[in-house]
Amino acid sequence: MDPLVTAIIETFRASFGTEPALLVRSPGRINLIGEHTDYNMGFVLPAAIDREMFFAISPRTDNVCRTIAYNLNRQETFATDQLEKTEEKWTYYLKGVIDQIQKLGYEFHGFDLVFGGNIPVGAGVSSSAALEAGLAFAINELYQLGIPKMALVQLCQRAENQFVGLNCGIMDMFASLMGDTDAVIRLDCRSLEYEYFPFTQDQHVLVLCDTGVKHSLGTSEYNTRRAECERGVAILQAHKPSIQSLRDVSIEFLQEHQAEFDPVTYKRCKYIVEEINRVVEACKDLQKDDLEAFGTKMYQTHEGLQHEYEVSCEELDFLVDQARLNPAVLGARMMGGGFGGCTINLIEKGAADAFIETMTKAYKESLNLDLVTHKVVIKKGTSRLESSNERV
Ligand code: GAF
Repeated sequence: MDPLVTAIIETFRASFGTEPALLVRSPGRINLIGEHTDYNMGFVLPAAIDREMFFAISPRTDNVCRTIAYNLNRQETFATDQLEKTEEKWTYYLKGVIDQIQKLGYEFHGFDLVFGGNIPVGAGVSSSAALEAGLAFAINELYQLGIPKMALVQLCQRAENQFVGLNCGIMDMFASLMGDTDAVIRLDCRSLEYEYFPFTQDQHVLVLCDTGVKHSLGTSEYNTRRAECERGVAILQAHKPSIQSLRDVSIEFLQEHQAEFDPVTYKRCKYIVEEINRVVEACKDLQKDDLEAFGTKMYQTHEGLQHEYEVSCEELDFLVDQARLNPAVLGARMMGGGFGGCTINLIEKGAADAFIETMTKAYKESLNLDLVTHKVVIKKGTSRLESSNERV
């Protein structure tokens, strides 16, 4: 068993004096292509990865929740009918999920919980969605509530929007809960229809390069981008009331009405309309096993995020520019919300170690920063850890 899981179980025993009734793992996510398209009702192409959050949990007969964050070495006890915001911000993700399950009318008691994980925080791989997804899954199992998986996804998004206060889309929770081994998932963020595309890493691997920076602009600019997209939709709706989101807009229609836009709103909308189309085309590349064409689209996405959507930063741009110099890299781009976090790199398998070495050296020499890299494996979504022999 992963030593981290053993340590979490031991902390549970030492703190609560019993064995946990249930062990759950809940993964972080990557996204191959389709950035900032989820809240525009477009397509995304994420997958769950082998960086996970682990939960040791037992039900209680009262409504008390005793919770311990193993990595942070923090704890808080609260009641399910007293979900207040305290200084322990990590509890917001737990309380938000409890709140949403209650709002759906389900009845359950409190729990004893120790959780911890190896998902890099602030790296853009969604440790927060993994936390929400893991707890929602665990409560559903512990109390046999029978909440369908997609409803778990949606309630986790509402927890983040309403309790935590980030107006995010649905991609991260979806990937964490619905991921599958060796598959990326094309999700239609409007209809919530999805399709798995095989993505084995026999010939090519995925490496994340973590800038190690998280610029403070992140949350405020995220919400600004959403507002800019909505402004664009309002302009276009005046001509075609059926337009509900940028998903409904063709590039030709957008160009036709360019004169009515301020330049910033226009380039934001242009990026989104193109990116939604790019995901659809990139999936065709995958079906044809044409990873070169796929990788080229990853670079195009980065250019759009850098120059038009303007959510990149110097460190991310540097890493993508460096990746471009390496012929073994098929594609690279910033991943997630932006303003820091990781780049995702699609690389010929045998070349990954040399790539990591060169990138680490260049990052140190040019920006005097330490690069953290992760070779990621695509794994199944949130699930029970059935036995002590399961590889975690
Ligand atoms: C963050 C959000 F949480 C997602 O919903 C998504 O919008 C992403 O940024 C950008 O694609 O991870």
